[in-house]
Amino acid sequence: MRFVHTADWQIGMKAVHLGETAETARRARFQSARRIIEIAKEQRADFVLLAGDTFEHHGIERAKVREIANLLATAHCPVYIIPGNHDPAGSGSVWEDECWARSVHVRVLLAAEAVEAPGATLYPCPALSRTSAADPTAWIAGQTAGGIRIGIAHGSVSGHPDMEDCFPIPSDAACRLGLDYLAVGHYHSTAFYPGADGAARMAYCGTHEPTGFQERDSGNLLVVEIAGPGAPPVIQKLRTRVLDWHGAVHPIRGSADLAKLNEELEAISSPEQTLVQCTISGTADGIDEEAVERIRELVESRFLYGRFECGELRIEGNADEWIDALPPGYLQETARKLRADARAEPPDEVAAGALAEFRRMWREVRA
Ligand SMILES: [Mn+2]
Repeated sequence: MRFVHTADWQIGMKAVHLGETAETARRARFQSARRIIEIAKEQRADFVLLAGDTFEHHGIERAKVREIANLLATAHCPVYIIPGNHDPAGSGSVWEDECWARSVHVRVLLAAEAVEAPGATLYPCPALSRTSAADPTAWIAGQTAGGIRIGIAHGSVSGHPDMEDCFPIPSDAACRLGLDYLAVGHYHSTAFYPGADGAARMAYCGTHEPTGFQERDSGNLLVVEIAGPGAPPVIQKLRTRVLDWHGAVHPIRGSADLAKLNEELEAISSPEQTLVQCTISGTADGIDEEAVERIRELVESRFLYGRFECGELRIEGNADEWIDALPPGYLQETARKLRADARAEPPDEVAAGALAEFRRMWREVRA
């Protein structure tokens, strides 16, 4: 028996921080959703589990809700969905739309009660509110049906450093509840929770399409194969993302680090499908500000989206070489005087500003 585990599609996410790229990022969430339906077919999955937060919020246009319902209805197998903390069940929710009743394939599981799926019994743990301090999987404890037992839940794993408690689930819930697998949504990176025997019976698949630069491993789905009750799940992680998000802080100590960063940025193979947030920091010795500017230009021009931050970088050492390279005479003397005033105690801010401006103009003239 084999199924696809996905979650956190967050359809309707605004992504306003991406400016003009936001629309592309929103469209990508639909494109990768379509990929999931294709992968489910290629993998001959018996069913698909969508473990919550299909939608970012209930205010999403109904046309988009129907677009997703129609897409899910094209799956070759049943699709089981639970509401998450972003799209909890209840009055006024997206789940009240009539589109969900149109397909026999697509089932929104709104109640905590066992459901028979092809080859397995499902134990859904739907979110009925935006947050809760209660373990949503607790009700499964009294359920004794045989066969392959699969839980589907949405919430934080208790004690995870990156997550605030929201429908907290113990990290050993699958073993404790006698489940062959517990499919969890909410955390946006793929993460496995192996039990004492080393088998991962509980996992976050992660969001199908990245939602932020800090995500460690997002944009995947899991294909889970279980040979029989008690058999360890065999899990494949497959890429679903359309866009790659690279976000990192790079400590820079000298020009070699800058050259290495430059190489890394040049090596990214699909820049038109890549979002980059590049921050450089640290104290660097003897680097040329122009090398920093070249990296900025690369980040800002090469990628679908590029944001460069260097405000945290301190340049020391021979950064004043440009002054020694000025034509001797009043230009060089003026620059030296400005530099001395800028470094006086207290520093002369006007002189510092004038020196920076002088340097910028000199660079332009020389270019
Ligand atoms: Mn969530």
